[in-house]
Amino acid sequence: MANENKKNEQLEQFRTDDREKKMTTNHGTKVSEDEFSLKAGERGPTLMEDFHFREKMTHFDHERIPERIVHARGFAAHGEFELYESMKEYTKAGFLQDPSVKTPVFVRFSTVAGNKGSAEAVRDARGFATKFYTEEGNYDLVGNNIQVFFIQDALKFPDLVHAVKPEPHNEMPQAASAHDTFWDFVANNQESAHMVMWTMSDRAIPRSFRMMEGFGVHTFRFVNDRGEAHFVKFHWKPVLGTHSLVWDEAQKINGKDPDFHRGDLYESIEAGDYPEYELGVQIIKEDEEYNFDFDILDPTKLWPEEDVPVKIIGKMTLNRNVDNVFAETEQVAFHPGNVVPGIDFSNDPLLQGRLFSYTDTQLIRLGGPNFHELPINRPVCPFHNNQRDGYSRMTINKGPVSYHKNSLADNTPEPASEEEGGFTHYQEKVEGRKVRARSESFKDHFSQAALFWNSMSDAEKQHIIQAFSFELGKVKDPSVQQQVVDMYANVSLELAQGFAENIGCDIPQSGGSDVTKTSPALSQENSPKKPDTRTVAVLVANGFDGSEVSSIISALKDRGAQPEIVSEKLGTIKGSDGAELQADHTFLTGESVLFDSIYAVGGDEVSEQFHKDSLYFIQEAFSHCKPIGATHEGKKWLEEVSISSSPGVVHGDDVKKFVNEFIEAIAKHRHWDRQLV
Ligand code: HDE
Repeated sequence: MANENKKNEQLEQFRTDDREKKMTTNHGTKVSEDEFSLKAGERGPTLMEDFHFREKMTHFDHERIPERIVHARGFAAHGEFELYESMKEYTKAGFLQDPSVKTPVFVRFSTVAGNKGSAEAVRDARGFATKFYTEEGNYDLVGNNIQVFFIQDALKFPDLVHAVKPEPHNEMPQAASAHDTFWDFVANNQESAHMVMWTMSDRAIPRSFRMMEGFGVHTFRFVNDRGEAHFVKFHWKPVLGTHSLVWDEAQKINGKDPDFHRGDLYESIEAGDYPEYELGVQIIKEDEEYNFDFDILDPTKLWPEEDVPVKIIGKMTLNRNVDNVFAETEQVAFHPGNVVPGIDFSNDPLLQGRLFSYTDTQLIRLGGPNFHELPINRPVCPFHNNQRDGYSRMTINKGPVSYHKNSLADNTPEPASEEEGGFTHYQEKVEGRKVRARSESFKDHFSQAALFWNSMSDAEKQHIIQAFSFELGKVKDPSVQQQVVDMYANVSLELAQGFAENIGCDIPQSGGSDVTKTSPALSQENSPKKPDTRTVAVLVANGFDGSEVSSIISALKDRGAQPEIVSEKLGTIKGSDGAELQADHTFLTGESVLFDSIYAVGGDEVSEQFHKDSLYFIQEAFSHCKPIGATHEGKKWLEEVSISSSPGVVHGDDVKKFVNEFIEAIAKHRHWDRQLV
């Protein structure tokens, strides 16, 4: 499927395979020696005329480009988007007309605050940027996994980013918001209240890029071929559901495997378990703009799905890893201003500011105005205009004419009429005085933060209180801590009191919100739950019951789970009946935090160390609320750590019953009720 993709065909022209080739310089001269520089005598000085040395070293000296100022740490994949039904009624966008057309896409996921080498399971928003290579040009949906944003006006973005990045006097902490400047920003820019609820929730520590929602955040416009517009918000919904890690687990993962999320995405695609996301749209008619108790242009507000349903219109499948991370993932240049006819902007002041920033940043990052010619950024349709020259220009424009209007080239390239596909901006009527002000309708910062809080399950609420307690526990300035407590007393007294107590602040006695509404779609508990692609650490020692273990492993695989063998040493593990298993991990390389669930088996020849390691493995997984299954020796271990009758712990002698119950427990993702008892 991946090879029938027009973008893939285009990229193929630029790919090269150096295997089994003779080495040359960049100018094509064959190189005869690549270990020793040219010297005047074996022990003499290196000579300037060694062109191979000069070229190799100069290229190396220039191998790095500036990392992205935000979203530096990212990982990407190719794929395709298919539409379920024509959206002609709402938009004339070519790729949203015909369900039989597949549009190539490139998606880059990222953390926001950390640098390019930082760990991935950090508490942060995640970028979810999609480039659709449509026949009418590139359309970029540059979103996040959080539905709203910290600020309402782009002018504040540099302040926000300065506050969350490591503090400038000591460059600490890396990839974390748990420090004074971030929380000082929050308390003094209270429009952040709603998004901070999301970043303190489980949403900010996703289990996988494959299990994360994506949101366009801003309000955009769909425009149809009659020139009629509708306001629209975009959603990506992962087919596997939206699921998260536990904070203690996430912190440990960052040490054990800083590449946890990219590894998960890469391996899934290599294994053919292609990540899938459905595209949804929320649509509001132009004349219904003022029907809501919030301003639909305010990016700190979401449109509750229960009030404005998400219409699912298509599916994206990521089916191919990149060939080269620098050429593709690092050089891809997204821009929310890359739109196609039928998709237009709204007056959201955050969006308007983004329209400036993205080209500007590519100019420094990619070193000049020709980054659109890089293979990953090229549209799959032709492009013609009078823009010329600049660093690293690749296109060879023929002829003397590079201006419009002209007669020497019959006035071409000429602008296209609307009928010919020319982009015409939606003719919204705008009038007003030039002012620097926040609209009255943007001034309620707490109602939707309260809506989010009200919509959480008990376990999710507990996680949010713990997250505030952790983050503010790291803040050194007591006045900043107290300001945040007082701010969140406006959202929920239960929340503010919960973390105020943990961080030794004055506990607010009054406040709270009068919002009682909930939006069930905001709770991850209501997200789809499936056993598919869930990893199972199978703890096995020599002398295991061969036939039983093999049948359980194959039954788990049949139901979509991915068992991996963990033992004391790598190599072959022998069953009592001559069965053999190969260990994928040892206790040294396969920690419990790297798996979704545990199947404890053991065997007749369990050493003291194996026993100790298994108990630790099981207890840690249990504390992270993971599903645990056990047969034979494993059942004794459950008793030893007194968890045999806990929720999500499955054991038994009837293989079929055991597999059914264990799969059900795995599908649940986590058994939060353990934390609540
Ligand atoms: Fe970005 N953002 N952003 N942003 N953003 C960048 O562009 C910016 C915002 C988002 O994988 C930068 O190429 C401003 C919201 C993603 O390559 C930069 C404002 C949302 C990515 C930039 C915002 C995003 C970026 C840095 C406030 C979600 C990574 C490097 C007005 C809807 C794209 C780059 C990738 C990257 C500016 C706010 C998403 C500096 C000024 C809101 C996913 O141009």
